[in-house]
Amino acid sequence: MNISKSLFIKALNKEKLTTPPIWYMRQAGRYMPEYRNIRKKFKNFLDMCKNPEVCCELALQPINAFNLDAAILFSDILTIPDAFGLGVEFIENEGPVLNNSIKTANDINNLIPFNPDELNYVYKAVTNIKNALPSNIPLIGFCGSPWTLAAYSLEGRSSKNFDKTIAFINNNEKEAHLFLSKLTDACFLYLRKQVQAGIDVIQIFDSWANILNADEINNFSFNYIKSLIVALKQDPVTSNTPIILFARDPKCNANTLIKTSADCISLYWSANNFDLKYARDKVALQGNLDPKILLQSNEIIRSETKAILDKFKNFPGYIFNLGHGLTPDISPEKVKYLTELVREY
Ligand code: 1CP
Repeated sequence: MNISKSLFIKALNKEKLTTPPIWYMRQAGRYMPEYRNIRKKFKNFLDMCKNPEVCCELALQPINAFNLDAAILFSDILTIPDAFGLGVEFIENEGPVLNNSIKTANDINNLIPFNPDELNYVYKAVTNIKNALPSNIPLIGFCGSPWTLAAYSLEGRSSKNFDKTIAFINNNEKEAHLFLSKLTDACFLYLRKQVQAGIDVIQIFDSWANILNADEINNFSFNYIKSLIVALKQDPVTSNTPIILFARDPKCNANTLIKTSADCISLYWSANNFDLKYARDKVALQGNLDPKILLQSNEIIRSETKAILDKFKNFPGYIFNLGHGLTPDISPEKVKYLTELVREY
């Protein structure tokens, strides 16, 4: 079957469908026993990402378990900071640590140039996954937004408020912008290579959009996402690849997200006042069940899911997903139940 006839691509083209396509952010991960079995063989998570055969197996696990409508590349957004030489390591129960994080404005001026070929292991994983997937299941490639990558690179680790990062961009605005442009160029080259290797759809994760206020968000994040999307839409290799934008709890009005020219907006779980009328025929929408609902009873899962499906019922181009990623405490049984619910609706 031609991929353009798949439910997921039809929805991204803003077609009205009777059953929405379904996939889940972080659909491959620690909540699955099959994943944990493979994960325990690797001390550093990034070593696992550097193994294209293992990435292929991991990307297929949720497809085989839940019969989803799209697969996502198994990798991480921190591959780009790693290729910039920032020394990414995943420490157990602590998350990512960047051993050579950006500390001064000079570190940005002296940054080594990004070489997309450093990430050949990712493109190899893409090719393997594409070859292993049923021909009707599209593969999503991805990158972190320039802002989100800058936040990890400046903070040196994950954080609640990213105080160091916010202080840095306020004290070194010129170099912050230089760094964001370097990251934007890197994201473009990286996604272009992912498309050449076989991905069908792009998702940009602005997972730390929430730490910027309404005045800062365009300046430090969305302007760079916009440039990245313009570059992708202008390049003949990437111009036909639909782009989904996920931003975590952005402190701005929804129209701002649509103005990035993304083809689809992946709504955060708390985005309740999103203007569906304004979005109609401009973008496809994806989302946005609160993943925490999956820790509740089947009755609650049913009523919350029904409320979301009712809301998007007449929206042309709707993809069912969560409003953020699946977490390790969620049971695969609940994921199966949810998927069946949506298909039966
Ligand atoms: O120990 C482990 O098993 C590692 C857990 C894990 C997994 C399964 C990490 C570490 N990354 C991933 C895979 C991953 N990461 C995927 C592919 C799997 C899939 O979706 O099915 C994707 C798309 C990502 C993207 C990613 N990595 C994001 C954006 C999505 C989001 O959740 O907002 C972010 C923020 C990261 C950084 C990251 N990777 C891993 C951790 C623990 C973190 C830090 C999260 C934080 O700062 O709180």
